Amino acid sequence: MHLEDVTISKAIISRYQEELLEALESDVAVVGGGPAGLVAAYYLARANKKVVLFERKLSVGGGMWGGGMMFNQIVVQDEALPILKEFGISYTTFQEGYYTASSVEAVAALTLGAVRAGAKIYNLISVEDVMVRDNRVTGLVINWTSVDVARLHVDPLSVQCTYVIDCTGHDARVASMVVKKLGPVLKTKSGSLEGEKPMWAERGEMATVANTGEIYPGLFVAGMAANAVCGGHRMGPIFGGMLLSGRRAARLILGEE
Ligand code: 48F
Repeated sequence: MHLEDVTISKAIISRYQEELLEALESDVAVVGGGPAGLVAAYYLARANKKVVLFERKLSVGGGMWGGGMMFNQIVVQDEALPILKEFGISYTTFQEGYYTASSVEAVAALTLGAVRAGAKIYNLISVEDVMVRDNRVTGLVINWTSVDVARLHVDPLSVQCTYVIDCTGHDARVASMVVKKLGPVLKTKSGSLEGEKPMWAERGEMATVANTGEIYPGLFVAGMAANAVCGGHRMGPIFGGMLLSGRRAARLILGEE
């Protein structure tokens, strides 16, 4: 078969344009494609919500790929096993209550699960600001990550959504933007970001799930960002809390909790 190079280009540009137009209005915009974001996107899309996920890097998966110190295994505890099973991720019992899984398989399965459930993933796009109307987050301001990296002076575009979930990990980027633009308005002790506490897996894991929730009207926080916002401990390469937090954010938005 004869192949036209320019037809390949036309196919990519026109299909991507359609996909990007779809992103302009959604029920839920997830910021960050780490484990918490992918799981939240999956459960929301499975419940027929229109979900878009923006990831600033080339690949989704966030901090999961590297396991602990680049040993590409993750640890998951009892409470999160149902989520591993839901995504068909194989695991091995290390000792009672401690299970290991391949971080590569885990990222691949979470990503495929979210996409097959209907979530649209947009990689290489950074969220750089929020839209706020009548004291509620109503959308996001996005730009190509390459524009940000190259420090180019290029104006961004805006997308509208009913809910935003900040799943940007340790930096809690969306929550930080809200504080920077509006002052200490978050539902935290100080109204600002409380900041992450030192490593303590047991406490950090529980806190990630407990801290998952709406921190400003229209803005939810999940995963490590929840602890950065609410002052929880970090926990390193145990990932059950991230999975449970993503599911909890979805359930809260769906009114199931
Ligand atoms: O950091 P990340 O994996 O967050 P998470 O889902 O999981 C945390 C764990 O990986 C680990 C841990 C577990 O014990 O502590 O750190 O809470 O994924 C966050 C994703 O958000 C992207 C970033 O590239 C990463 O893939 N991200 C960050 N800022 C932006 C963003 C932004 N402004 N716009 C879009 N994506």
